[in-house]
Amino acid sequence: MALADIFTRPAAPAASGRTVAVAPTFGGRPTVEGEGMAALYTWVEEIAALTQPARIHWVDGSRAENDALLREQVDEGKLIKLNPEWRPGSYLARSHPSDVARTEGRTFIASEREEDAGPTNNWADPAEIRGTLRGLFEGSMRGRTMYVVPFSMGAVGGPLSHIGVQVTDSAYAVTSIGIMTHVGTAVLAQIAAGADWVKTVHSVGAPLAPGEADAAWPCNDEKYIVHFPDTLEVWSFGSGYGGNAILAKKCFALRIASVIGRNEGWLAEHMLLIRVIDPAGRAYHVAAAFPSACGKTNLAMLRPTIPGWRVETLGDDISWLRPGEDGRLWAINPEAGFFGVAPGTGESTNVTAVETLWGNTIFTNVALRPDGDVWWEGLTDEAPPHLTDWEGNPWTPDMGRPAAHPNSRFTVSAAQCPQIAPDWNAPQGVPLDVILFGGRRATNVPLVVEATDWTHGVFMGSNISSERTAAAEGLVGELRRDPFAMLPFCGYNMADYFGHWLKIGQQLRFDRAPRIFQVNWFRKGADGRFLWPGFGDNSRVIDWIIRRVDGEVGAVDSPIGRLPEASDLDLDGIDVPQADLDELFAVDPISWEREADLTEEFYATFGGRVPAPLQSELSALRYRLKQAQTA
Ligand code: OXD
Ligand code: MN
Repeated sequence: MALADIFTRPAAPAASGRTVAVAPTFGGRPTVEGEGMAALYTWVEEIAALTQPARIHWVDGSRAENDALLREQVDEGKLIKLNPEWRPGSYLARSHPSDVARTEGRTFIASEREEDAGPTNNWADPAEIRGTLRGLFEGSMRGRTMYVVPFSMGAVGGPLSHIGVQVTDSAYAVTSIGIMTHVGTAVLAQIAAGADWVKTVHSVGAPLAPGEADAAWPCNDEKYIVHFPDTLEVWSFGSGYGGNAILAKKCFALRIASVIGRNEGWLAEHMLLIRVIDPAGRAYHVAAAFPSACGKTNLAMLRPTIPGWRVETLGDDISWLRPGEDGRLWAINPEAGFFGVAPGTGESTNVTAVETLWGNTIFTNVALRPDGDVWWEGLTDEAPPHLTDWEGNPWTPDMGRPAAHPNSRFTVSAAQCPQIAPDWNAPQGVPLDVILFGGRRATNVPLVVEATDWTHGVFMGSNISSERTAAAEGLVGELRRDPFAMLPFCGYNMADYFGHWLKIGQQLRFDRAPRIFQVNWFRKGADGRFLWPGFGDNSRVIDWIIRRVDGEVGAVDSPIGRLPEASDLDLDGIDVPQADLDELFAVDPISWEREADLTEEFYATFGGRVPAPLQSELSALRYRLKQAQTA
């Protein structure tokens, strides 16, 4: 059961009619019985023998258990309870300053063969790294509780869902997983009945000696996030942060799931998922891949500025896509919550997210207001005069440094989103009409370009590049290639993954496959200004895309794909000067030749493994660019 359900479930009335707390009885070995439990018990015992925790707690996903875990973290100084008057049921965690983002440099794919990890992943020899991990995990949970968390990605028992178990010594991770996935005994029933499950092991790597005081955010300077795609396992050591600790998310739902998807014929993607409803009430489903911190949550919660259009949110970060028997591509959001970037989320940019965060939210590394509420850059136009910053220090606006960490986060149940689709958790998912690829590009990439067919769309996806953000360690602003926004998340050789995309296309009926577009909300003019207003006005681009899908508008061919006729873009009510529009759609063949060179260089890193149809797309692009220069 997701905590979403728990939050909305009324407490049982006592005989007297008053609401009473039920005595907590959680934590013990589950009573679920079935053949499959033996393997789970054996595995848990093995991990416990290695990590030597003081106690084992089987997580049942109940509200009473969640409340107790939160209370305990407050008592231990690991969470700050926010003022319930402003932010009921909500907490602030402050991480160690060295543990603030996913650590891609410490993330490994330990496939049997190095070539199966490919040049975009850090490969580790499985036998060797198992030895290293054994050394690190040995006794790593001493003095701590080891939690066993059974979870489902997607509705429990759904045809596109998959289950896993995370063992962790972090109560913060347990309460976060409770929001982000479907946790509880119903999952154990599946395991008992013999369902396959993914094994994930997490330790903050900070054993406690008897009587030793705990840190507010225990972690270890040495970090390892290791994936074993051949045995479907994840081992994460040393970090308590987000994607490093909530293993169901990036580790399982993307890296391991991409491998399961390759084996079973589906795709695990770094994509938001929305339903767009036009003024006539027709619904369209759109999935969009953008690199981390490029506005997926904002688009997932879009409030269109064009009259009559509506967006329902289905997911903000991950989609699993599977060809259906009807020749369409069906999608689910396997998560149950949002782990969103706080800075930049405000009334003017994403009012839906602000409303979603009214309560029952765990914030990490945002600033604290004197009245016990939270704040981050962009929540309001003006900063409050006095705050406590994300590191716990007094802060005033004149200090010239942000009060919230740029990668500070909120963790909140999807069910709290005021525009969540009523069927967001439907086991069968939704049929896709459109796939968008995008990045943060100040130059070259137009506001929107349509792919000519599936293969061209896959070529576009393989070429996404974006300016680096704070979601992962590294130099912010630097341009990096991020194919399909999956660079840090593909669990196998990326060239094979491109081939898998092509194969999936062959399983779709050509007239029912989603149409593919590339978008870029971030293009800047020569003066450094954003050329497009973005946010709610991105609905204008989606409106054009949907009218293209319905065959209601034409398009203009360009060397890189199809562009809108200027008159087809609905610009009623906004003021985008013609000169800016020209710049937004400009395709400069010379700079695109440079892009083609970069693609060639990138493809070459795979040593001939990139599928031939994509090499042909590159040649065709070069040909069209040459023609454009001689025309
Ligand atoms: C995320 C990320 O946390 O992509 O979603 O970094
Ligand atoms: Mn993401």
